[in-house]
Amino acid sequence: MSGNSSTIVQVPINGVFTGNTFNSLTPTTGGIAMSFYNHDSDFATLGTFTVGTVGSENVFAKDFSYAVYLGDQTGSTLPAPVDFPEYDLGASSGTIMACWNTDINILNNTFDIGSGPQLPPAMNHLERLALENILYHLPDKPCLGELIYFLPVEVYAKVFLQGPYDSLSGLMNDALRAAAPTLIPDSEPYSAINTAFPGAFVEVNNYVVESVSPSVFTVTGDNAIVDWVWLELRDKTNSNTLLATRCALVQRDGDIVDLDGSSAVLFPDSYVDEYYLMVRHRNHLGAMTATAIDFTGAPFIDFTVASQPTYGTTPTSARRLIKTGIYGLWAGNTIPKSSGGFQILYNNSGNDRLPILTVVGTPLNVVPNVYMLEDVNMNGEVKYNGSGNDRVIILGNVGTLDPLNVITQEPNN
Ligand SMILES: [Ca+2]
Ligand SMILES: [Ca+2]
Ligand SMILES: [Ca+2]
Repeated sequence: MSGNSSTIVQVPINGVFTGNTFNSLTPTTGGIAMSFYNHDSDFATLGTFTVGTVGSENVFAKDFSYAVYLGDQTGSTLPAPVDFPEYDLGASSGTIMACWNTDINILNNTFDIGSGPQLPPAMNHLERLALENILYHLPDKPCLGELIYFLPVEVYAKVFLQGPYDSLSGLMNDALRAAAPTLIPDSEPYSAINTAFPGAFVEVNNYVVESVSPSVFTVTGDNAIVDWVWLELRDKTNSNTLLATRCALVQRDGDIVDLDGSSAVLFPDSYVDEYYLMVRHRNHLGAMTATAIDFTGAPFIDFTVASQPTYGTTPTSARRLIKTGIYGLWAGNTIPKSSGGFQILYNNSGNDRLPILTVVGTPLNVVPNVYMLEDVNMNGEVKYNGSGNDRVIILGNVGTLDPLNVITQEPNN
């Protein structure tokens, strides 16, 4: 099937490669186990290529230069040298090459990247980096197809924070962002909070450098950024076990977004599976889905409505009713973690009210232009008394009838 026989009826080219064992030249490193080249590119039609299936995986031994290689040579194979040696046979043997732009799924194969044969989903972050080193595909050349060996979790979720929520507009205030200069830090604030309050925000399996371009904070309107939030993926068989964390951003309309300010949040080192999703905030109590969610296909998870039940005594008890039918995270956790864990207290040891008083010094003082845990309503100022003060939200949450009440995060870990 070549260009000089174009009158021949061409059919899509398909291929199935399963159950093979590819032995490298161990102990000599080198060689390519499997490669795909698009030659006779003028008329060829590439169909479906199956490389490994469940139960009939290919086995790629260690020490290959490339386990799977997608060819990126373009144009004439003449003169030599060429990627495709069979066409280096002289003037009459030439053909026209194009990049192999068809994706190939290689999930169902084992690769030995130094610790024995492993399926890609079983690999940790470092092992996947080693696997990436022996693949030649999309990240290397934009014209190429992708070797799909890892389907990361994408979180497409929505949450409201009680503190900045405005029930009239149905949006959160973005005063921290709108301040000039903006009060929201370019880099995630949670590492520093965890230093100040050990165990409050512990990073797990997170290799993402979480800082943003300042331009992210120039967006206004419904999609303006309110603050940084914290996401956790927890083990479907034990919701106390954190498998991965990410810092992300939340927009005024509640959308939780990645570092570009608009995309769903990627967990680049977590394989799609079922996980409990927990969303937390630096001075609010977190909430977690009541059940593990299947992240295949990036489902939308809406923490603002009762129809998305959360883990706890009741399907909504982990959240605060902030408007008819609308839920938000409980505000007022100015001490993110105290002896009782993740709790909001108005009185007694470790209470969340006293830090507000400490910041203002005297009760009628106001401290403006700050990004602080004590700014419960997140308007950029810490205030203890008077209209719009930060203390009264805590009192309202524990209940004015019983200021000794304690609100405990569900789950409290
Ligand atoms: Ca939005
Ligand atoms: Ca607290
Ligand atoms: Ca405030």
